[in-house]
Amino acid sequence: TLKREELMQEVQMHMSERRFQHVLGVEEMAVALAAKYGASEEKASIAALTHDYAKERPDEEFELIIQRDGYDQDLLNYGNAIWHGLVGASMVQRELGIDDEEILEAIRLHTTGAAKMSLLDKIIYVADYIEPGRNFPGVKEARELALVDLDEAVAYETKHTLLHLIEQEQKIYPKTIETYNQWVSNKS
Ligand code: DGI
Ligand code: FE
Ligand code: FE
Ligand code: FE
Repeated sequence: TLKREELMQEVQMHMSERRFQHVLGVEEMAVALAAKYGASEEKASIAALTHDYAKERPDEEFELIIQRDGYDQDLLNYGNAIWHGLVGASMVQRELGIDDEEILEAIRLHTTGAAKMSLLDKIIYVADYIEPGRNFPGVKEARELALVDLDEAVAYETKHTLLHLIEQEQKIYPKTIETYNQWVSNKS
């Protein structure tokens, strides 16, 4: 398996410098959250470095894999935003040789979240949202929550992502709704 330096190089080759800086920010945040909440810092690092590995792949490549590899064909009604993690994890596995199922699942879920999320899933989902390079209304609150209660940070991110998507009249992937129902609406 690739060492961190090799993995970084491989990831960097597949994306713009700007996106690579985002990835490094997510890694920094994910390792810090892993230390705080008692997850594997190594897995957090690998998952963070690879979470957007497939983000700059052409749509045609995703469409081919979705049709060929037994994915739910409803995925074809969405686009790169939904595909790059969910389907991109298979490219990470095949091309980077990462077979750790916990890491692959964190990559798959990093955009939409899920009703059931492991500690690593939550860390990558939240780190992606609050990495130091992010700058949007509400990111400060999200950062503060992440230091206090990871589940609250998941809920905050889910609610605000959904509000943003609806404001933009974007199509909502059903898993995003499931995440909302579990982590936001179901909170007691
Ligand atoms: O890849 P990043 O930009 O670092 O972040 P991301 O993978 O968390 O999100 C990518 C985009 O996907 C972001 O603009 C929000 C959007 N997104 C999240 N859930 C949904 C969604 N887009 C659609 N259309 N539907 C969703 O349910
Ligand atoms: Fe992403
Ligand atoms: Fe995200
Ligand atoms: Fe990202």
